[in-house]
Amino acid sequence: MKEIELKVEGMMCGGCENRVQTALKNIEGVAEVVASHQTKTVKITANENVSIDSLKEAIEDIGYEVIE
Ligand SMILES: [Cu+2]
Repeated sequence: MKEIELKVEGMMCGGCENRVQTALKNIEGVAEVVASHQTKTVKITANENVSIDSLKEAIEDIGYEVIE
């Protein structure tokens, strides 16, 4: 397992956090996701074989921007 923290722009409320969390949890190998609109961060715990690109893509697909 590895932990990844992404900076995400565009989350405005708890509903946004839930959307991001749900989208990421749908990815195979993702174990845990904690999104915060206040700190604009998304913390992901995932298997080694989950690529950061696939996480970024899932976030951007639902309309949020990954900064780093
Ligand atoms: Cu929102």
